Amino acid sequence: MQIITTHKGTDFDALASLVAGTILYPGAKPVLPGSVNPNLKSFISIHKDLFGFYSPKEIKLNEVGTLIVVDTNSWKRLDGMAPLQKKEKLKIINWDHHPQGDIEADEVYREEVGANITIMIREIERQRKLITPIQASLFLMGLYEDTGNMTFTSTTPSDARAAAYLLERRADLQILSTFLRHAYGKKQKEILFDMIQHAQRQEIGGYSISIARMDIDGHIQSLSVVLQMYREIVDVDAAFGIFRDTERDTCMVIGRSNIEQLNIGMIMRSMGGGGHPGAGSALLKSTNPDVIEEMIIEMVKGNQQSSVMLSDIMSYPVVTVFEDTTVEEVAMMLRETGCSGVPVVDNEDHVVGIISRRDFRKIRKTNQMQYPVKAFMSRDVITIEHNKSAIDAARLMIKHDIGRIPVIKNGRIIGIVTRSDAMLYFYDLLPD
Ligand SMILES: [Mn+2]
Repeated sequence: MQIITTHKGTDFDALASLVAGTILYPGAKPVLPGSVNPNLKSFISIHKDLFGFYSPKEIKLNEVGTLIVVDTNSWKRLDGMAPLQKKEKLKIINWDHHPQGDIEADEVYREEVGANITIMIREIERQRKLITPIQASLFLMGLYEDTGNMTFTSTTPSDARAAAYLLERRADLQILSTFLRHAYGKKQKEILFDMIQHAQRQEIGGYSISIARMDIDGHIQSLSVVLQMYREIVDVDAAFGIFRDTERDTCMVIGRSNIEQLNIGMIMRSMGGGGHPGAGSALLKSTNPDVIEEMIIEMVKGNQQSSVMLSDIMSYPVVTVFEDTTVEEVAMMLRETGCSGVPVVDNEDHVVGIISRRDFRKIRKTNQMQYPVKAFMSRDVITIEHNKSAIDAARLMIKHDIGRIPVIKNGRIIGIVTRSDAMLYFYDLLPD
């Protein structure tokens, strides 16, 4: 067994390196130490299913043949790995950007760059491995945190190149500002205190929300951080800030939500801005703050219906085949459409199976190409009801390791939701 682990008090660079390890060493189990930094906790709680971390207790150390250590090279910084120190015939691989410590590795990738993830990204790029926007976002968080947004003097050109690569891979800067703490200075503090003094809570559509209004002069950095802190202090499900710049006659609207049902990205998109379910913003010109406040309240009220519809993101009409369609016809159809699988339905659009390229491996003889697909299709199909959310769909995909789920309404298939549909929605990558 191969395992990958990193240091206790895990920060974003360590977490990013751990996930990068699973890309460079497919099949190796990522072991997350028991203690992680506070700002990492909320990120992990949202993305837990996605990365499949193990705790040190879940690993049978006597079965470990290879230990991959990332972002540290010191035994005492590892969690639950001490017995391995004396283990014979253990291969150790080390990726680190700290000076040599006491872990003697068989394979070492060490370089004194700003963030450890930089070294690993270079290898991922060299091997042309694919990374998702979520992974790219996490890697960029690690990179920014360990380099102080490229301001620490330990930052190297390699770090900046790695950042460029991650932005090309669609790292989401909104996600970064949600989880990383940015500069919080005197100005931000004054605004936060002022907001708290006038804080009001209201219950709308079953959610507790707070809308703060402030006049500001000129551009103020890190207002999103202020709003994040405000939401935590006022302790509401969602907080909104309307910051009016009287000189320029603009209103900056920022939202932060702590519950997935209340989709900030959707609310901000309706005002011409953008974001993802947890955070977003919009800039409105010549608009009365009263009107903006009403708009927010209306959107929160209507949110329950609008945000949960899978039908907004699913693909349709969906290509289906019948049970007696021949394997050959299906094979041709898949080649033409570039799909990896297609649902099999009866005369009334009830899903009775799914046939994918994977099922074709069961075919042994050429005359079987003329068989009906029902001979080879999988009959236990995971489906989802049309009124579930994109996040529900994403969870099902992760749980069952499938990339597409038929969407069902009144027992009939009305569309199909793919992994990329769910991710596009979640990470606000939908084209405008
Ligand atoms: Mn580091």
